[in-house]
Amino acid sequence: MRGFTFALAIVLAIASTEATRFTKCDLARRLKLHGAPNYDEWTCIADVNTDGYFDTEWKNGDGFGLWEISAREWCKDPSFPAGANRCGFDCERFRDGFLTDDLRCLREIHADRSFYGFNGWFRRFRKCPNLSTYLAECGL
Ligand SMILES: [Ca+2]
Repeated sequence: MRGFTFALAIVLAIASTEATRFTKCDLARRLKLHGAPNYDEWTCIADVNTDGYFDTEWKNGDGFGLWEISAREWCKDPSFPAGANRCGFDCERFRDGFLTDDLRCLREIHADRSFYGFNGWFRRFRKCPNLSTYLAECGL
C-alpha cells in the first residue's frame, strides 16, 4: 500500500507539472478547443512572453502567466494594492494550467479600446508578424 501511495504521488506530481507547461502545439490546440478566435496570435504572444517556455507559472514584474496579464490594471495581487482588477480575478489564477479564466480576461483586454487589440502586447512584434507558417507543424 505504501508503494502504491508513493507511486500515486509521483504520478500526480508529473501530471501537475505537465498541466503548467505546454508545448507550442498543445497550447494552440487547447486555445482552439476553447473556441478562442486568433488562437495562433494568442499562442505566439505566449511564446514571446515566456521566451518559448510556455510555462504558465511565468511572472514578469506585474505581468502574470503566459500573457503577462498586468496586476496594475486587470487582476488582483497584494503587491499592487492600487490595481484596478478589471477582470475580477486574483492574478495567481493566470499562473495555473486552466485557461478558461485566462481567456475570459484576454477577451476583455483585447476588446478594451485603450489596449488596441493585439497591439497592446508590444513584444509580439518580435516574432508574430508571420502567423501563416507559425503553427504549420501542429496540423491544426
Ligand atoms: Ca487560469
